[in-house]
Amino acid sequence: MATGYKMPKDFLWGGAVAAHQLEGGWEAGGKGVSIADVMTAGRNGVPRKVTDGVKDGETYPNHWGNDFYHRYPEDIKLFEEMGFKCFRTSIAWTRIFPNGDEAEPNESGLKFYDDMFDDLLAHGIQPVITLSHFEIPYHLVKAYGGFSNRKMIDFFLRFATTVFKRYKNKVKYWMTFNEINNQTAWSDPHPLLQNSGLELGKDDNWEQAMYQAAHYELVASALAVKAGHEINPDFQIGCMIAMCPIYPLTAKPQDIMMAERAMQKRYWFGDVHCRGEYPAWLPKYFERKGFDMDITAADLATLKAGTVDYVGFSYYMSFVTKDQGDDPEYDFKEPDDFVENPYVEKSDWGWQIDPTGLRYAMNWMEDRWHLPQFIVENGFGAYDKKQADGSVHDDYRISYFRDHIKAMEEAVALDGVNLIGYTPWGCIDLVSASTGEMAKRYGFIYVDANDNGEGSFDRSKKDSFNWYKDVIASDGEKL
Ligand code: P53
Repeated sequence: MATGYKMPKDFLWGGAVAAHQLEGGWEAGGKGVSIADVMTAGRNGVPRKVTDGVKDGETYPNHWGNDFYHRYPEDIKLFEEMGFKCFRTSIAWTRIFPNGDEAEPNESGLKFYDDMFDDLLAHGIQPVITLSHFEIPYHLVKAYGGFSNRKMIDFFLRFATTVFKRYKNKVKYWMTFNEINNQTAWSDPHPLLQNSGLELGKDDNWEQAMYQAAHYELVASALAVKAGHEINPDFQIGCMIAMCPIYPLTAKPQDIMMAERAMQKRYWFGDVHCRGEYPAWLPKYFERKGFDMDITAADLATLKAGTVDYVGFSYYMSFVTKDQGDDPEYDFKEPDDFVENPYVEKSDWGWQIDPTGLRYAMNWMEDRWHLPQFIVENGFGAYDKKQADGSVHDDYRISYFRDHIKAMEEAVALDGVNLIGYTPWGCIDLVSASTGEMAKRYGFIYVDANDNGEGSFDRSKKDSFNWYKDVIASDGEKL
């Protein structure tokens, strides 16, 4: 299909991953234990368990990932063959500060990323780096309570400035906290741990704990943005928002108000990152809920001084909500207040497929935040069937990408959104963040490994590999 749209020559086509989901080598080079290392394998519909430290007899898929730690030169050659201009990954915090509270970094961890970034650059691919992508040092959870503790701001800042200085001539694009707003679903322990390193008890106020942790993260992010710009004024430092727009089910005015509140509750994180201020409704909400928040005047000044350069975001799906009755506060609660969208299809994991939602979201963010955007995740998790020759006929994935890239191009060409780049998620098969499965595959590159880490780990090209290569070669014109 020819769209008639072309992205500019300097557009950052690429792919995205996170260290803990593909590197493996969980103890290599002095790496410490991260929260991902104590999460067991779940399945579609079966949540992952979090164990109290690494236990014998449990299966921890992030311990091996797809073995990128040992195989990255081969993978980078494949990325180059597809025409990648950039590669988004994270720096595993525990390779640099194994426990998180050391005074000095671990040289062997720093060297791993030096070598990998050099290899990328030698192949014409620039690294795009997330600082905290669901891989907080486990020691910081146990000894400090994760981001319930203000001290975490200093630990994060030490990590951020260490890698900013070390890679200041190799990395230009950075993001602070991956999908910081997943914890909007605060009644689920999974995002609270992944985003904030929180392990709460039944007597804790989970919702308040989420807002407090997010506040410390936003302050830490603002301080990192400021420090980064001092280290290299050319740095572009963004936030990273999980963008799933929430629609009203009907035109009933109360449904509209509920959807408005749902968007406020899911995207205030972006308001603070981009505008440096809390939105008006939120202090009112804290007051009404009786949340006694530790938000100082100095924090508010910090937030104002450390606004981000661009909006990095993931886009997989949209959600729908409706008015739940006679509630003047419209206390939307995620995920309880979601309802199904009768107009869209779903993936095997129940993720609603909605390409128009991507264009809608890009317009909504442009109007709200007026910043350049970077789609740093988008993709389709599916069961793939490998043929005897290693190929995979993933026409369903191609179709998902075709529709989403078209919507993205419309947002740029017709609506004027300033978009820096596009990095599809899991460009090479890796461990799923929510389920711990290998079987939920996203890649253009197939990895021969199953959920238990059995297999050759050999790489092979899916049909989508050549399709995406043509997309990039034609600047997005040939879909
Ligand atoms: P998996 C929830 C909703 C949207 C995106 O997800 C999410 C999540 C949390 O799982 O996560 C992002 O692997 C995340 C990646 C993750 C990817 O989306 O659960 O940034 O780490 O792997 C896909 O299918």
